[in-house]
Parts: sequence; C-alpha cells; structure tokens
Amino acid sequence: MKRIATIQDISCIGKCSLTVALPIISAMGVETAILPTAVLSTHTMFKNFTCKDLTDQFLPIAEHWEKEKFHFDAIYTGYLGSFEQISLVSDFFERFRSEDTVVVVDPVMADNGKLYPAFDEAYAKENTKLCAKADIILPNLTEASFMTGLPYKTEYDRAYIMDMLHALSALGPEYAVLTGVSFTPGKIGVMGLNGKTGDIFEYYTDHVPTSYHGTGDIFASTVVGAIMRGLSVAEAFRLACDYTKETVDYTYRTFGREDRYGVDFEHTLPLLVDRVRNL
Ligand code: PXL
Repeated sequence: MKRIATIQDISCIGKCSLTVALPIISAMGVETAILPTAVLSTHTMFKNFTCKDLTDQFLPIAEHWEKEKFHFDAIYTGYLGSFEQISLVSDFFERFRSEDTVVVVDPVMADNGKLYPAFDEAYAKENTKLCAKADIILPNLTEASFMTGLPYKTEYDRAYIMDMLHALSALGPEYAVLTGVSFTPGKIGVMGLNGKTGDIFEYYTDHVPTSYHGTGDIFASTVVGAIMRGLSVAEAFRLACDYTKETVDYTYRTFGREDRYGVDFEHTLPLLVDRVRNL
C-alpha cells in the first residue's frame, strides 16, 4: 500500500483540510500520515474561531519520522499558517523526498479575488517558494494571480489562462494546474501544463451554480489519492473534477445549505471508492 504524508491544519468543524484529506485519501486505499500544523475550532470563515498553532511540534515529528526512516510516496501540503511553516515544509521536502515521491502543493490562501483573513500579499509571494519545489501545483485563479502578479479576472479567454499557466510553470513545478477555469457558461474545470513537455490537458464538468467551502481540499485530496492508485496526472484531475462536481451537486440538491459547512462528501465517497477499487 502506498503511504503519503499530508501537512495542513485541523479545522475541527467545517469539512476542510485534514478532516477531508484523511478520510478521502484513506478511503481510496492509501495510507495517510498527517502532520497537523494547527488546531482550529472551525476554519477561518466562521467568526471567533480558536487557533492553537502547532509549529513547535513540526520538527520533533519530522525528526522522529526521519529516524524511523519512514518513506512517503507523496507529500501533499494544503493550508499553512505562516512564513515559518512554509520554511519548515520546504525543509520537510528535502528530508523526505526520494526518487519516487510526488510532491503536491496546493497553495491554499485565497478565493474569489480575495486572500483568506489570515494572509497578506507577502505570504502569497512566499508560497511561490514551495511551488518551486513541487511536482504538481493546483492553485485557483485567485491564488495564481497573487503568486504570479498577473491580474485577477472573472472574464477571460484561453490566452489569459495560457499566460497564467506559463507564469506558474516558470515558478518551477513540473505540472501547473489551474482550477476553477470556465470558458463556457455552465461549465467549469481545470487546465494544466506540463512545463517539461509543453503538453496541455483540460477537463470540464457542468457547473453547479453555488460554491461550498472546502471543495478545493476535497478536489486536491482526490487528485493525490488517484495518482497514488496509479492514474496519470491528467486522469487524476478528471476523476477529481467528476467527484467534486457530483458531491457539490448532491449537497446542493439535498440541502441547499450555507457554504461554510462544506459538502457532504461522505455520501458520495462510496462512488469514488468504487472507481479506484480495481486499479
Ligand atoms: O479549505 C481551506 C482552508 C483550510 N483551513 C483553514 C481555512 C481554510 C479556508 O478558509 O480557513 C483553517
């Protein structure tokens, strides 16, 4: 069985970061080691959330794992809290990366043109250092714009997305993949560039007319699980688009609930498990 390490916070309520990465990647048949960076009572879109920073646990955990010679087939990072954590994660890549380790960086920090409350533009720039070390990065358009300095647009054409992909690719990852791309009303998906070969892939599903918190983490977790189960990068992104779309669709049709509570990925998880069962 493959083993991955995922480094992000635990938001106790709100279905994002580790509370979705752990169940989804595990259910896909991949051992999921976690390195929690902080414990929050909820994610940061709720008011008055508590936050216990765990930065001081990072090195002791990493050093113990190194002594035990644990091997990771992938390292997947999501929401991080500070410059110091970015630097610790960067060091973690150096310690644990081997020939066959896939490093996936989701530079979680912004959406809909705005940074999340905990971050500023300097933090966004710092994230480019992690992206430089990744094999795969999967920012949304807002995060890509903060990292590349290109303007954020809600209406755009293929030339704009290609410029963004080339600018992301110049940061250094093998695959730069933009999420939340839409050229046609009613359709949304991803467009990715392999910086080594110049190959482009893209995939779109129907756009459910709503947005829910945590879907980016569900999407990225599915990509990581699928690559570990042997899918190609392009196939993994297709599976993640389908699973995320079905989950958002189910949640919207069933509850039409407020976006902060996230989506009911628990309901659709058996479908995902079925799709990877025989790989
Ligand atoms: O889903 C991204 C995320 C993860 N963790 C925390 C967050 C957010 C987005 O706001 O606040 C703590």
